[in-house]
Amino acid sequence: MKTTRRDFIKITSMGVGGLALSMSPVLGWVPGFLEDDEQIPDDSKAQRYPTVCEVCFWKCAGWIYTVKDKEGKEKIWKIVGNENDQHSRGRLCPRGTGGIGMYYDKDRLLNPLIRVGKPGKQTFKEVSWEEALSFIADKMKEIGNKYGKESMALFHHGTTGPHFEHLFKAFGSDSIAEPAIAQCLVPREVGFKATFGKGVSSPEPTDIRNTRCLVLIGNHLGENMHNGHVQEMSEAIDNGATIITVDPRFSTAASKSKFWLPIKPATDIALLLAWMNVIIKEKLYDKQYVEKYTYGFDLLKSHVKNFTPEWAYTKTGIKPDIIRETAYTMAGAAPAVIIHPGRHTVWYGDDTQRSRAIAILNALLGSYGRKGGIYFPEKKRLPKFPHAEYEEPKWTWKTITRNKYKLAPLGVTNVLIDYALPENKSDKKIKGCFITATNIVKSIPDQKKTIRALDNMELVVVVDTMPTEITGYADVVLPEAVYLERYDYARTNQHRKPNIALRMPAVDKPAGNSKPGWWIAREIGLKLGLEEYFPWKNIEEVLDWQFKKVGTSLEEMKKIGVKEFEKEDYLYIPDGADWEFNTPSGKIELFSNLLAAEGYDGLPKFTEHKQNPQGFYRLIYGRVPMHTFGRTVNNPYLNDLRSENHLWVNPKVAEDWGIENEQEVWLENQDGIITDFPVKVRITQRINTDAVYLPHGFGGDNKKMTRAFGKGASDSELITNIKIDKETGATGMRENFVTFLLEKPDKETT
Ligand SMILES: Nc1nc2c(c(=O)[nH]1)N[C@H]1C(S)=C(S)[C@@H](COP(=O)(O)OP(=O)(O)OC[C@H]3O[C@@H](n4cnc5c(=O)[nH]c(N)nc54)[C@H](O)[C@@H]3O)O[C@H]1N2
Ligand SMILES: Nc1nc2c(c(=O)[nH]1)N[C@H]1C(S)=C(S)[C@@H](COP(=O)(O)OP(=O)(O)OC[C@H]3O[C@@H](n4cnc5c(=O)[nH]c(N)nc54)[C@H](O)[C@@H]3O)O[C@H]1N2
Ligand code: SF4
Ligand SMILES: [Mo]
Repeated sequence: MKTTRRDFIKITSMGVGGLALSMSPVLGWVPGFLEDDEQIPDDSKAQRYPTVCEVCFWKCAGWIYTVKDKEGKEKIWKIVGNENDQHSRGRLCPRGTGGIGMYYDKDRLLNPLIRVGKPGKQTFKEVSWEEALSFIADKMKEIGNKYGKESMALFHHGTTGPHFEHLFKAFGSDSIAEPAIAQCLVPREVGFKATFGKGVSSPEPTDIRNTRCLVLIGNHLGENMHNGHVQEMSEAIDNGATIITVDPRFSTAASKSKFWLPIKPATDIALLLAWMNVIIKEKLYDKQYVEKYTYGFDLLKSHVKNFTPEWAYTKTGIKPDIIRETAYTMAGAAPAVIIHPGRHTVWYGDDTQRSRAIAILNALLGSYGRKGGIYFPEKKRLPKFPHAEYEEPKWTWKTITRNKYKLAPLGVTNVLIDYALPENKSDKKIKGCFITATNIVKSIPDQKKTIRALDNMELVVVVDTMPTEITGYADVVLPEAVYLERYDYARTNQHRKPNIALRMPAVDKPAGNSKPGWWIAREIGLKLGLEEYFPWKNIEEVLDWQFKKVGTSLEEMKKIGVKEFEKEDYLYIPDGADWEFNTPSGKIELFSNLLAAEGYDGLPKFTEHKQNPQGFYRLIYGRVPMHTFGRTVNNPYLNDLRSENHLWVNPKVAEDWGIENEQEVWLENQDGIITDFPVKVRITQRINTDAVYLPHGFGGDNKKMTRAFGKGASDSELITNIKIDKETGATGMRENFVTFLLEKPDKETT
């Protein structure tokens, strides 16, 4: 059956396609300030302001429209995509459109809070900014004096991060990490860097719109609503591209695929090796490309010699003829073929090696640096506003990480957590932290450990917009203005063409007493006596200065939102051109000298992983299209579309247990951990008998999030067995197994 683009969009947004296009009266959507019977305004009466979406990290640029309410006050009405933006291509996904719910959410944090009472119990008093910031600055100085400034750690995510990174470096600490690295994409960054001399970064430079064959290995585009990629994938399908999806679950992408390979979980490296085996043995690789640009082909050839499709079948459950046929399909499309690097690649602890195998396959097919394969992206760098030099800290995240995980390119959250535990005997200790725009009790596995670390700190500052779970562990909570109410540093992410995008406030003043992150960081800096690091009055001054350095201005950016620049480098390798790669050999390394020099495997090896014990099912987690983790679950508009998660269970398993569709169950994992809340079962053939699927982000346990509290179950609670990636320290989270409890367990919930 030929799939049309319309179908794909419809399916990927699960029936909320209309939402992406307009404010949808169908859904009973009215902006927070309009009475039900009021007319929805038209664009000609509206003001518009440029923005960059903060609902996920694809960073689409858009326009916020505001209109005047009955009292003549300007109010936010809608957000749409910016037509000149490569990330959004003029369209936002449902979450982006629903972003205004973050502004109108009545549960928002509106005042600074200081804990009175015990950690873990939410007894806070509202205080002034002056009181909150002085308290923080005093405590930071105290911790700095007692343990060294390095003892203050920063955990961050999103555009708020850079403001606080600057504050921390000015203060004298580089103990900085984010869950979007060691809990997300680091294995593929290192796997690609080792192979091609360059990581992948975001948005991934996969030339999906021009491809003839897209291979998705666990990458669940469709549930994973990375806007530009979802749009390009529907275009590719329209143009007749073949999609191959490798996923134990019949994902949205699988439903759009010519080949769905329902692989036995944790065996992907075997499949990748078998594909290499076929491609090499049958001489299907790009000979000229391999000869000219790669290093280590003979080593690879002998390495994969025995990894036949017949061998891989015994590991993966994928039939040999399917392995061959898909290999032929890829080779037939080459070089316009993409074996997608994936994004959330922390699965089983051999993730850098799996990512390497993916990179090698791209190299064999000659798709790296080729049209329809992986292109060379470019970014526009904005100069840094001049300020005093940072002092060199005595130790940093690197000191405590790279002795063990030699190739970690950025801070590893779990290592910083380890250094905050009471049992840490090292003289290097984490004794206080800032947590900005990240919910580390939900996003770093082994919740109990994270909580023990937080309990052992002398200062925990949480900067957030919502009273999420993490705020419950704070000593001080600082309410940040939502992205629609604030400036941030400009978006400078890579894309086909270098570009910058502006986010500016669409209202005079943020709600309540909330403040933008840049302001909070600067005020704390001033209280710490760090004026020379903040030699500007406000962020507009910084932005205007930066923009002028690249030939525009704040004034112009306010009008256009996005500015593109001419590309300076090639998008693809010109035919037959000489090319130098940033690897030890200067070539694409099929055998990695970088890994081998550090004592890791230079060629990817298959490792056997545990399969599910009797009566237990592998816990597979992922995304739902209309939410981003837990950051949107309380959003009134998005919560309206989906307020809880469902647990996918195979009909055979449901029958064995006597479970009915929509029945509520609790889950218990291999370590006896039971979910706080029950989850409804969705009985479906789309999942195998050895696994269950639970979308991440639900099962919130902060009562102050009135719509999200207790809705569905949280995968985070159940992930207690962690498989650490040797090269990077990333936390593989997919080796956890759960069983069902059909009765309410005897367990106290928070
Ligand atoms: N169990 C499990 N763990 C996971 C994952 C999983 O699927 N399952 N996924 C992993 C992945 S891929 C990633 S990237 C990480 C992400 O993990 P996190 O960084 O923790 O993720 P978010 O949900 O983006 O961050 C949420 C917090 O940011 C707050 N927030 C939202 N907008 C703003 C803002 O503008 N300003 C401020 N100050 N705060 C804001 C929200 O209210 C919320 O408290 O989690 C990883 N951990
Ligand atoms: N709507 C929405 N979109 C998002 C996000 C969101 O929160 N909401 N978050 C964004 C972020 S930060 C990230 S990192 C990305 C993550 O998005 P991806 O990189 O696409 O996600 P993964 O978590 O790696 O993959 C999840 C898929 O892997 C499958 N899977 C599980 N085990 C195995 C296995 O052993 N082998 C194979 N081949 N497949 C397996 C699952 O069934 C599921 O379909 O999504 C991004 N997009
Ligand atoms: S993909 Fe959606 S949520 Fe993510 S930045 Fe774009 S519009 Fe926002
Ligand atoms: Mo992520």
